Amino acid sequence: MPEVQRITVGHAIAAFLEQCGIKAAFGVISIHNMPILDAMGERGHIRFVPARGEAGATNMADAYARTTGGLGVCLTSTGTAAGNAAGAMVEAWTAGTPLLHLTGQIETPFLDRGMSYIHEAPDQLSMLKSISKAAFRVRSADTAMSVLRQAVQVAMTAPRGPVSVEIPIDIQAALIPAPHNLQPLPVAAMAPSADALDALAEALAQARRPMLWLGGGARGAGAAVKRLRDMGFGIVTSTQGRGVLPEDDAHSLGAFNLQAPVEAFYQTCDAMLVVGSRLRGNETLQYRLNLPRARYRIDADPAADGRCYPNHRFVLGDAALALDGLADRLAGRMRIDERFLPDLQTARAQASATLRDGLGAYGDLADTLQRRTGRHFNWVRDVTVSNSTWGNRYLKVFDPLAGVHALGGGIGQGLAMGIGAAIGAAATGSGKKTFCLSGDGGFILNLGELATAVQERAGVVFVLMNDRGYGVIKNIQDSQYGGRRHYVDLHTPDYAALSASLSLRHVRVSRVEDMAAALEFAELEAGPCLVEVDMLSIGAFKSVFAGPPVKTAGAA
Ligand SMILES: Cc1ncc(C[n+]2csc(CCOP(=O)(O)OP(=O)(O)O)c2C)c(N)n1
Repeated sequence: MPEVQRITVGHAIAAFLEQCGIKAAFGVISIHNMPILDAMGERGHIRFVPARGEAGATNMADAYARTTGGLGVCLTSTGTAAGNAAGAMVEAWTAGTPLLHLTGQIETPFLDRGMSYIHEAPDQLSMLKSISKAAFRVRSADTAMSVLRQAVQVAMTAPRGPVSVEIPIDIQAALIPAPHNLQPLPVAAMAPSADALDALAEALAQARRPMLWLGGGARGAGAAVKRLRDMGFGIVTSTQGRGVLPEDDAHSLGAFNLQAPVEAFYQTCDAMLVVGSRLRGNETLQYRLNLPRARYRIDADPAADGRCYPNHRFVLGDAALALDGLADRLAGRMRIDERFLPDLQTARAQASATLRDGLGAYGDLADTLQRRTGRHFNWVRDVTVSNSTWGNRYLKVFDPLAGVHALGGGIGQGLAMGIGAAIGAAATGSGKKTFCLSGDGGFILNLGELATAVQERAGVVFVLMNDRGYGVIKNIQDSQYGGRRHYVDLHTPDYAALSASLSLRHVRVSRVEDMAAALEFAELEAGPCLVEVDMLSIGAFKSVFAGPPVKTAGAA
């Protein structure tokens, strides 16, 4: 009888990740994940990026997944290390990113026994469950690979999300017979019911001014969206749905989804179909944005039926399948009002012009950047005034895998996300450039990852909007706290000196006119470059941004 080849569970996991199409993974090495990372290194097929912290590693894996369209993978140790990943896991969960978080666990004989074993985190699994779509514990070497395969399937199934798996260190190192099948499990797209689609098509066929509102759940539905666009539908997106249709398309309102001219335009629309969108509070004026009265909804999550806004009809299913089914039923039936498209374009032009005007000098800066990005790029953003104003909508994106931003509102994640997106572009050979926008308050939060960027020669242009403080908080203090500016001025590094110490290329922009040359310099060489925009020299925005817009009480 031939001898059965035996490999460690860690080795099988590395081989499985290769079968999942993973080209790069992120993490921090530790006793509690070394059997996996040793195998990954020895096999040599997956690029492992050693981040400086687990928060950064998880943000990197998140951005890798969002910009490549596949699964992201991060590896942490147990205890504090898994805890360090928590904020970034919350962001991945908010954004619906398919992410596999592998974390170690102490040895099985000592697990859950309160014996003060080093790296022990009592009830770690409960923490992991509360910050992810699902969390699993591997309980034996024999079942390790079936748990891993299930975890990846759960992460990849819509509505997608991050999944944690904790694997006790003795199990990682245990020998098992080399598995015959390490293919990932199939991921089924949920088929919508034909009856539900028939009814939805009947309703929409009557519309003369129909809108589609697309969220992140519609990112894979570009072809079907294009069919409906060609029948005359107008398109608007949430920030997560940006680029499903290129934002310079004549039918697109881009992500200008809540500005006053657009809200007025909605009142002239006779139908809105919301697809794969949460209708989040900060994108709907806290649910008070007046959407068209006739509202319909498609979502892979049954809980979306009637959530945030009532809807007349709800179709449960995969966005691409549902929209294709709808387009089949509507072909040749739409009679679009001839004023609809010009009205949509007027609303967008007004919203864009008002926004542009409010930027003051930064309007030219954004235009300069847009000229440099071309059409094929990653646009990664931290939470900063510059993103809330122009980054989130004024700067156009042209494909659904271009945009990454901290959807949950947590500052400090952009820097690492920029690295993950750049590594994704390099690992998949997509040829995308990566631009990453941060404020100085967010940038310093995870500053150690700059060393990772240099070490990995990540091709990312960091655009750092430096106003030496928490700009948006100051604005909120001015508008709501009588101008009492507590705790918002920050001791700020000399970024030229800091960059020099890291061997990171750096250029400072003190006048908007210098931005074009700075970006040219940034792209002269491969690898990262820090473009520091000195906002104190350039001056303030013309319009003040003091947090997500809301409707004042009593407003319609
Ligand atoms: C993780 C986290 N901590 C704290 C906050 C609160 N917060 C929101 S914006 C902000 C200031 C950001 O400053 P900066 O990055 O310099 O951007 P700016 O507001 O100056 O544009 C803070 C502290 C947050 N959103 N997330």
